[in-house]
Amino acid sequence: AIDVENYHTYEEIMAYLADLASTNPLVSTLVAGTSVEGRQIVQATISSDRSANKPIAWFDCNIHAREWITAATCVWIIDTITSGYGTDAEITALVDQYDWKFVPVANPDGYAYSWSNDRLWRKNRAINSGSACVGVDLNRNFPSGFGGEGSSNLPCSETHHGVSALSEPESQTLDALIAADRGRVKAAISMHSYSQLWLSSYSYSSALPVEYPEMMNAMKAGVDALVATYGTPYEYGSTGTVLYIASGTTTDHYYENEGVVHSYTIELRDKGRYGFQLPASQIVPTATKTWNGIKAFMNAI
Ligand code: 0X9
Ligand code: ZN
Repeated sequence: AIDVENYHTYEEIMAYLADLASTNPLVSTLVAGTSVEGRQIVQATISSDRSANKPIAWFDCNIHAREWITAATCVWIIDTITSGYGTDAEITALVDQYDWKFVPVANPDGYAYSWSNDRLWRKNRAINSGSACVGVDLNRNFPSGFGGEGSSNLPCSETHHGVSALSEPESQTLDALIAADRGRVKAAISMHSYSQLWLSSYSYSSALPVEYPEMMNAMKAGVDALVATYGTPYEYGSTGTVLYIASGTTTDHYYENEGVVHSYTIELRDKGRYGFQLPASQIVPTATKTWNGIKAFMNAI
């Protein structure tokens, strides 16, 4: 068990997932890859019947190191689903309908570094050849629009895209995981903070996907339920129109190269008062309303 109302280190989260996998028959874990510094990148699957090859609700969390609320929210959701299955009718139905897959810490080195050295670290911990500056922005390292607007070839930039698309082991791992489930991923959600937004493709341009009306309906269902929980305002729409252009992101990759129509980025609390350093007292309310939004969204698509 884990106290979901607190932030936890990489090691604590991994220990929680391992414990859950060994004690709860719904849960299995997969070491999907290894980070630059050798940490395991773990995916947890919640399934009531692995042989059924159900459609999948797929999540990556904490690809940006300092966005601690994203791992905390994914852990809270895992805890809520596993303890609600068999007693909560809506959760039971959603687990019977979908397999749920989570990478709670997609950037383990950056996350560990944000605990040990620099709370506001964003990138991974790759050495950039010819530079003293460390790190690649993993959410600029994917193939869709790689190297374009809203990313930088400068190693010292916070949005440094790396030497080539999928140059980083952490992005390779997410790419391999989503590709392994090609054709089964009904929804792919990348958890980020902060800004209180539910974002779709495209991110690398202001163009709109052909399925945009359908995506807007799905986002509206999620955001309406999320906002109804505590009245926290959220906006939704394509990244390029609602936020800014960002090239090489997970969400565009899952949409454009993996065929996941319902591919989104959710920017969790807050709107800047605490920013990335959201107090632990806001973990449970943030996760609760996000989960209400995700349930409504999954029931709408
Ligand atoms: O810039 C980013 O990577 C994300 N914002 S953050 O403050 N968490 O860094 C936004 C990415 C949005 N991307 C897609 N929806 N594809
Ligand atoms: Zn982010």
